[in-house]
Amino acid sequence: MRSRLSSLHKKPMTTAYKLFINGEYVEAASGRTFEDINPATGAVVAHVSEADADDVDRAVNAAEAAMRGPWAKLPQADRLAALRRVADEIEKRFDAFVDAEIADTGKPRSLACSVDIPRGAANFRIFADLARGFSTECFETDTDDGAGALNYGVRVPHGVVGVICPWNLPLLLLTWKVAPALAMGNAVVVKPSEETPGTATLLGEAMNAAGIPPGVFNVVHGFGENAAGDFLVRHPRVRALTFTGETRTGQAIMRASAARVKHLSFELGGKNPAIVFADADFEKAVAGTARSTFSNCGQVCLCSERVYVARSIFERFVERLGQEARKLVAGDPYDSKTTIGPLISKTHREKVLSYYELARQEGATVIAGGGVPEMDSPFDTGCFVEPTVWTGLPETARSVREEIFGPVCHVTPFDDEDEVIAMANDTDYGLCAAVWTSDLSRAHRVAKRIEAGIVWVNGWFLRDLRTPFGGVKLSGIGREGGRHSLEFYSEIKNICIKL
Ligand code: NAD
Ligand code: 6OD
Repeated sequence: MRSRLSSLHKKPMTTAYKLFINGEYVEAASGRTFEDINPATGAVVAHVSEADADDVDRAVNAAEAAMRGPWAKLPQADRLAALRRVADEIEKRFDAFVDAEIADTGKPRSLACSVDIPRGAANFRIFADLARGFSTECFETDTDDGAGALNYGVRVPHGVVGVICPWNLPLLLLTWKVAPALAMGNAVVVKPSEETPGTATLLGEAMNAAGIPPGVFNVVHGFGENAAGDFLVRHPRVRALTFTGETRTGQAIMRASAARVKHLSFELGGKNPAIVFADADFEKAVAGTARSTFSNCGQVCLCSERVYVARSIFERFVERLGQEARKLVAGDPYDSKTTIGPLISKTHREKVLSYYELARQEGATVIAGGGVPEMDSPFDTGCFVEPTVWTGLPETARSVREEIFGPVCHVTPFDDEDEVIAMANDTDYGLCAAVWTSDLSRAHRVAKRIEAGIVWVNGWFLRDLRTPFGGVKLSGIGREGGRHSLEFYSEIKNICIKL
């Protein structure tokens, strides 16, 4: 990997991020704040108000009042028009959103501009469109008197939905949940990751400008356990929770929400396989696997951490993947030549580096990377690691079994289809897989047998927002996307009219 000296990077300017409750930016009642750090440099981006239980209660009260008041009374067409205006307002503030996302994550500007922020706007438009066309079932029922009855479903909002988000794609994942929740008439209280409070805070401004009534969208900043996240999960008037993050956090949320039997949607961790057959377009498979391993510095839940390659092309593939890893350029997010950012935090870097060490102890051959790149100031205090490719580990090695969430994969050779499917499925996770082949029948056969919620053939992270998204096993519960989101963010009520 090459690293680049900064000439372009924006001078850090420390700001203050407040809570957003009932349409206003407010301090936490306790006055407590925590620091938001730029992982590319270690500079303090913002002092962030930290919500305590009273602040979460304030936010839930505001959401409930909005739900019962102006938001509930708005005709659906007006509600959905307001969501489209939110998309417009995000686009009007495009650069501010991009800068906030970069300050919090250090990701390359090219990525924030092409993925994170456009998807933030697109999520509002797609769910406004889909909610308009969403319908329910209706049955004509026979009765003894011959007059019959009519049974039909109506969709009603849950009320207040708690939205708990991770740090890897902050605006994208937050709006992926907020947009359908609002489209179905709920009000939300959002708890962004403590690592990335910026774009969630800015979204309050876009909501106000779009005319979303006060209280419909609220943001409480803070941490997870025994803190804002936990207070939101346990709040008795939060009826549904949507969470994206680590599996063990999902397990804690599930335990905490059992007392009130809350509706849950979980998008959790993964240890996703990529499978490359000998008949695949070789260069496309190399480029696709480099992308699925190293995008966002490997911090996408969909990233491939286990790569299985047909033995006949194994050596050549490993060599090419290693070359692609070494080509990545770390450094100034504002430099168009930068292609990989830092990890999100020092703590996460320690975790990833501990796997770099563990893999060596487990006997890995390091094809590329495996360490920390030399960086120039101010990035020498950032959380960068080298993009890494390993081979030679058994399938039982911890580095091959546990989610690392960094720019790293292990490549294993295989001899036949049954063997590779067994290896791909030998995991507690099941979020997604990528299969590379030019044989259409094989593509379908393999995709069907892989235990995962999503399988891409000859591609990766190709998104159509109408499709179901989610995982099996420890990768999650339920599906979001398209009508699946609209179903999760509402209750169906059957009305039976005796005619
Ligand atoms: P995390 O689980 O540590 O934190 C996610 C959020 O949960 C944060 O806002 C955090 O403050 C909050 N939280 C933590 N403990 C809590 C508790 N006890 N109660 C309530 N809230 C709590 O995850 P992360 O480190 O932010 O994100 C990385 C993880 O997310 C990886 O495991 C990755 O695979 C997963 N992820 C999955 C998907 C998916 O779609 N399946 C998408 C993105 C990330
Ligand atoms: O694209 C999406 O809608 C989505 N939920 C992506 C998740 C990426 C995980 O890091």
